[in-house]
Amino acid sequence: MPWTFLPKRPSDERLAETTGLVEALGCDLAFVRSEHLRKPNASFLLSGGLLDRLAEDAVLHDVSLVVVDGALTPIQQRNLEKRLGLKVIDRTGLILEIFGLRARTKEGLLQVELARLLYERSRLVRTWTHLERQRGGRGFLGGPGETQLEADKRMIDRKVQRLRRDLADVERTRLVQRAGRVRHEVPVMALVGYTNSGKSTLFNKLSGAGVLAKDMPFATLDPAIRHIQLPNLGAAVLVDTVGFITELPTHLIDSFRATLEETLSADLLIHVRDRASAADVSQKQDVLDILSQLGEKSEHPAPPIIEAWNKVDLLGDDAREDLDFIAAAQSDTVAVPISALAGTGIESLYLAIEQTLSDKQALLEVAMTPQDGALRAFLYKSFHVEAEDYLSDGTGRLSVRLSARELGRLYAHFPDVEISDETSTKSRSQF
Ligand SMILES: Nc1nc2c(ncn2[C@@H]2O[C@H](COP(=O)(O)OP(=O)(O)OP(=O)(O)O)[C@@H](O)[C@H]2O)c(=O)[nH]1
Ligand SMILES: [Mg+2]
Repeated sequence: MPWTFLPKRPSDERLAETTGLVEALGCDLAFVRSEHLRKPNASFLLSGGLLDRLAEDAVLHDVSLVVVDGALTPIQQRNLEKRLGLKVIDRTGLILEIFGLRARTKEGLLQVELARLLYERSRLVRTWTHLERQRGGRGFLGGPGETQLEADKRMIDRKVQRLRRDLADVERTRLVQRAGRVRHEVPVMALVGYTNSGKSTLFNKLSGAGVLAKDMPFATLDPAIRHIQLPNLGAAVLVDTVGFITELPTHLIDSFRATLEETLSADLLIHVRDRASAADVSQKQDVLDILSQLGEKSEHPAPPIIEAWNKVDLLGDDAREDLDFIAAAQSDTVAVPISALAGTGIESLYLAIEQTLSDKQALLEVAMTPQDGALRAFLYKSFHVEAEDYLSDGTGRLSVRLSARELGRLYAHFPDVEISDETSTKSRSQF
């Protein structure tokens, strides 16, 4: 039965999203309220009348949990809990809690546990003298009877170390499995997008699988993988992934990095967007931001992205026509309007997928000088190098098979690279 605070004046979408998050916890929502704070109180966040009113309303509505849809300092959280006599959590705590409820696989459970420990550790630092309650079990919502434990940083660190080790073990197995797929040279496609955009619905549509698709944030936590058949290219692998959200806690990104980065090693990303949502454009930006945040530390060059503009069945005829028109006119990104639910646009989506995947490769020669060690390493790591020849002065050529898309990737990393094929020197603009 939460009450909600937002840092800025919230949009209806944000309020609806927060309501959804709270309901995803299995709580009944007593009331949602946005308060305008001219100056957040350092000890309580709220002060004076606002705090009194919250305390009164909490009693009136028989509230047992207060959710602040923003960030609370550990001190604010503790003081609010004392003043209200209630459990108080902030947005990060809420999302961590939902992840905790959703995790099913061993890896998922370990990742959530790690995220929670990192979160608690970050809060311990600032409240060194006022150690927070140690929260036991899987949930944050232990209730008033939870044990008061003397938790210290070192203990958390030890746990974190152990979790990271366990996680590394699980990840090794997964990487071995992935290597198996790569050896078979089956293209891998991953569905990415904002939470609730329809990734799992599309996953089921394309693969005939029956994974959980529900009107609820973070319905999917552990990635699902299926073999599918593309109409012309044949076998491929499709991966369903955890959804993204505004202000996704950094500890979660850290903990889920291995899973998320594996997504980035796909041959193609299908970015599923809920085009019927008024928040679609900002959601798209959130997704791209998180992807680029992950990409910075990833060793894989970023895969190409196509966009599936989902839920067009919810739009009126005019809006749908407009979307079709805009999608067709897009030059930078391939976009296909679809309804994963009704199954419309799926053929066009297959077409776009196959076109992007089947960019033909050409045998190209890359000029090398003795200073080009990084370039050479990149080429060997990322592509198929067929031959390497050097002259006595240390200059030479590497023969490598590249599609136009891969060439673009190469130029993105090494803008000054010199490339030629047998007949002509290709410049970047030809692609
Ligand atoms: N009207 C309509 N609803 C859709 C469509 N695609 C998905 N939905 C609904 O949107 C809700 C979320 O769908 P999911 O497939 O679970 O979304 P998701 O992106 O996997 O969400 P998370 O796993 O929670 O991140 C469900 O209620 C779906 O039925 C569509 O094309 N049209
Ligand atoms: Mg899902």
